[in-house]
Amino acid sequence: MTKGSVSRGLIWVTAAVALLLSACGKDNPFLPEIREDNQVWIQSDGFNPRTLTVQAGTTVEWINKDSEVHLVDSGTPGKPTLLFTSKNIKPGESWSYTFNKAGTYPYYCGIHGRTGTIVVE
Ligand SMILES: [Cu+2]
Repeated sequence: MTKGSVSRGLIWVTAAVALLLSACGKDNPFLPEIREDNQVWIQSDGFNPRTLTVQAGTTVEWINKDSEVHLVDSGTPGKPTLLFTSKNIKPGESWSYTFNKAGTYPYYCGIHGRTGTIVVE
């Protein structure tokens, strides 16, 4: 093996490693996005997860991953508690609420009636 072919080989290895590293990056569109611990994703089949447990003082973020507008209203369909209401969360938008007191907080989408629960420990 000549000196030239060794350095050419090194260039290829370096390029391959750089490509692999960039493919592992956060902006890689081929990697599935991972839901964070304090997030609820609003999906076409409802709230994901349906029940989320957090520590007191946590800000929960609802992210609309669906193609329709949704709401996050405290209480249950027909029995709102009026503790919080999100107003319209459009596709791609998010809304947050901070839970400071321990308890079980049911909520629902005022448009579609789908339900979820936040358990605060
Ligand atoms: Cu909805």
